[in-house]
Amino acid sequence: MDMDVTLLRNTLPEFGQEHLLDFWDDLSDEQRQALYTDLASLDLEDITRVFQNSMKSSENSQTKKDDRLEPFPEDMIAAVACTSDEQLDEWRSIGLELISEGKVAVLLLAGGQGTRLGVDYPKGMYSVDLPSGKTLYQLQAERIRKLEMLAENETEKRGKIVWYIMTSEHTGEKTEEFFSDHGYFGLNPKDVVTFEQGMRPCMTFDGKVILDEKWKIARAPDGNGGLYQAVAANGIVDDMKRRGIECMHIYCVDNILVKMADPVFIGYCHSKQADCGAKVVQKAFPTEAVGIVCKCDGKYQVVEYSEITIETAQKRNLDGRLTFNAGNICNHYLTVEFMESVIRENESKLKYHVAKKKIPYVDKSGKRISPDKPNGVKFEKFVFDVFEFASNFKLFEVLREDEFSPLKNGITAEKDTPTTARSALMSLHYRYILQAGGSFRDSGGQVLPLIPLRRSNSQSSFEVECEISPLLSYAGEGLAKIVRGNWYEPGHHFDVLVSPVKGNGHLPQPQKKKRKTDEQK
Ligand code: UD2
Repeated sequence: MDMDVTLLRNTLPEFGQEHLLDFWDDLSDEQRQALYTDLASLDLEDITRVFQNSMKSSENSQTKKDDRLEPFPEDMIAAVACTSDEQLDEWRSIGLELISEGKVAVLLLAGGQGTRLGVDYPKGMYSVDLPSGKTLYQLQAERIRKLEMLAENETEKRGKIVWYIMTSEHTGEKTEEFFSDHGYFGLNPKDVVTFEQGMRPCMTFDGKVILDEKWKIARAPDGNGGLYQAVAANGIVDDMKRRGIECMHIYCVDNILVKMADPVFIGYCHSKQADCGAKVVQKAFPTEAVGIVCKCDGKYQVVEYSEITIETAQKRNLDGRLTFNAGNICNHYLTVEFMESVIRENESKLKYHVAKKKIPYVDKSGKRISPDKPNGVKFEKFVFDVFEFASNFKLFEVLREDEFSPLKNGITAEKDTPTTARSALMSLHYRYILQAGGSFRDSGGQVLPLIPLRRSNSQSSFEVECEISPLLSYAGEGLAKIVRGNWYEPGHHFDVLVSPVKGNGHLPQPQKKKRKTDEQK
């Protein structure tokens, strides 16, 4: 690229960004070229406008929203716990039918930097140390494969679930390499479509673009709501239409229990003719730091806990349930038609949210500093900010212990850690075994408890290690014929239902099936 540095020197001061050339004289030719390309790609008007507008609306959001809130209308929510098995089965069949017709895609949001977890690779590559050693990506790939098989068994038609994965500059290359190194975990590479989201410059609190290096601007992904721009830029809707896809399940990478393309959820949304839907869980307690789905100023929105007072958070209905109870778990349903209309008509209306962060920077003397407190802001759009544009929006309330255990933090944190994610998966799988008529017993024949016990003198916090390969069962189905009446004894590494890390999984063999003793009869 030809460099017109004089033009830059004239333009940058108009927007208060002349400091970006402070180190120009110190740079090598290569570094100058890199910085020039970086600066020339900046839309200075846009970043100035976004900075001013988002800082203003961030200040406004310090004002509590209590008076503007209404709970989500009851008749637009279906709760799994209050729905008959027949109804759930009906929705499941509808979902499986759509899957077998190839009309359902899954779309993974995997562009986040995973800073809280503290790893320098994409979160999906993380292994929470299950007996199988499977990573989040592998678990998800296997759930897709199993669901395609289940749909085929039910309908005798084989449909593909195409997996769209949104990555970012931080996660793109490593994710693609990981899938390729692992043979796409048995999926057809043509049905795993990765695309990258955009990045935005990070700025100081007074609106100066931050230099990450003397020759490079600090940039961060533009939030999971950057999805809509990225989908448009990469022709993803056209790809979906070409493949005959009609709806998608959008989800985030870190929930170890995620039910990809959950046929019950898909069937529910489809049968209600929803154009957009979201799974929620009941809030665990009033001050739990999750966004709640509700109406604000008459529009469907996710409102952060910090945006309401404690009195509103604690408000209860006559039945004792919290009035604002619908906790967002980042599991969304969108029709392709709705996605297309968002991109066409509403994407530009989505506002940027401001996140105060510690952003490494080059100081006046040219030294690179890693700050220990927030020194600047990142700008992010949120995936759920499109709810307000839906003409028929529905909620589906699921059980937290069945569907939600996110991996957000490192091992030493108190919640949402690798240990809690592992524990949640194992307890769920143990529950599947119990429901299917099997059990885990100690050497004296006593049934081991479902709730994992913490061992006082051991790293491991489980009495029972129970992992079921997704290739064996997607959500507990099909296990009865294998485990009914069987007892399993937990050994030191009890992994009776573990499938190999690679390959198709295998039917588990009970470690030991005991005859009932006279005493137990
Ligand atoms: C998200 C939800 C929150 C709640 C919670 C449950 C949003 C904005 N917030 O909060 O309401 O449901 O999850 O676990 O959805 N990501 C990108 N690009 C980005 C930033 C994030 O793809 O620029 C992905 C990220 O890889 C992850 C997902 O979005 O899969 C959620 O991101 P997060 O972990 O930063 O969101 P969190 O926990 O603040």
